Order: sequence, then structure tokens, then C-alpha cells
Amino acid sequence: MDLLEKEEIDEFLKIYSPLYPIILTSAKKNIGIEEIKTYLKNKISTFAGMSGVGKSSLLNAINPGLKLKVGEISEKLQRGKHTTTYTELLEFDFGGFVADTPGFAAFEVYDFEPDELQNFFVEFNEHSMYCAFNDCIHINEPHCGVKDAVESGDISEIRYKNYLKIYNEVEEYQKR
Ligand SMILES: Nc1nc2c(ncn2[C@@H]2O[C@H](COP(=O)(O)OP(=O)(O)O)[C@@H](O)[C@H]2O)c(=O)[nH]1
Ligand SMILES: [Mg+2]
Ligand SMILES: [Zn+2]
Repeated sequence: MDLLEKEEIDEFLKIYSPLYPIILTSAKKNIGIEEIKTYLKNKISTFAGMSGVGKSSLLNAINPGLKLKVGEISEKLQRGKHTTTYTELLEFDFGGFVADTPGFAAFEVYDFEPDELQNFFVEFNEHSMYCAFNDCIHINEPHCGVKDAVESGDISEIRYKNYLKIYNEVEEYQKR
């Protein structure tokens, strides 16, 4: 969070804090480290996200003994190539395990059908019961509870746009 303006943080929190527990962190400024530890202790967790977002740095701040490599240039050079990558389960000194996933260029874990995507948008659920069609995918159907909720502001427009964008990506991916 040392890289963001207060307004950017507030906008993010407005959208996501009703949906998920959010912990604001900075590996550089040592912010949120103790709080995130309470979620990881004695659990098996994974750190996921695009390469370069700071996963390994954050893990080093949480548990310096891990000594993970940070800011690897080679990761960027290998982007797009089908290199063999693997994930190792690392043990925390304070109890628990974590998988520091290797960097990926973009989120591409499309091991599901396009019509299943809506299940990952947790806030859609309570509105989809008002859809006229029970197999509604909330895109072109009339009388759609999800689209109504976007209209009224109950569902964030940014989230709905992300839904449409990822839906198209999953559809394209399935055609390959
Ligand atoms: N300003 C700032 N830079 C960070 C922070 N965490 C990581 N970085 C920098 O971001 C780059 C990528 O970090 P890295 O941990 O390798 O990201 P990963 O690919 O997600 O594991 C490095 O140059 C880090 O120094 C942070 O909290 N604040
Ligand atoms: Mg890393
Ligand atoms: Zn719908």
C-alpha cells in the first residue's frame, strides 16, 4: 500500500471489503505483517497473483528465514514460454505452510466452463434468484437480477465489467 494514494485505497476497499477480508500490506514499510500472520498460522495457504506484485517480498517480510528470491528478471524473460515451473510448499517458523506460486503473466486458470464463472463472483448469488431464466448468465438475457443490481448500484460496475471481460476470455480459452 506504500505505492497507492489514499483515494485509490479507499476506492478499492469500497468495492472489495464487503466481499472479502482485506489486509493492507507493505513489505517495504513493514505494514500489515503481523495481521496477515494471524491468517497464515497453522494453515496451508497459497500466494497467487501476477509476477511482480510482491508475493515473495511479502513472504520474506512475514518470515525472513524463507529467503525467497525477489524481483527475478529471468521470470520476465521466460514469459510466454512453456518453461517447467513448480510450486514448493514452504514451512513457516511460526507454524503452517505456504505455496509461493511461480509468477504467471496473467490469471489463466480457466479449468471451468464459462457459465460457472458467475459462481466466483460471490455477490451475484443473492441477485441471480431474481433472474427470469434459471440458467441466466447475466449478459444478454432480459429480466436479469444481476444486471438490475448493477443498474441500482448494489453490484459494483467495475466487478460486473470484470465479469464480462473474464467471461469472454474463458470462452476464447475454451475454443483453443
Ligand atoms: N514499493 C514496494 N515495492 C515492493 C513491495 N514488495 C515488493 N516490491 C518490489 O516489487 C518487485 C517484485 O517483487 P517480488 O516479491 O519478486 O514479486 P513476486 O513476483 O510477486 O514474487 C521487487 O522489485 C520488489 O522490491 C512493497 O511492499 N512496496
Ligand atoms: Mg516471487
Ligand atoms: Zn441474470
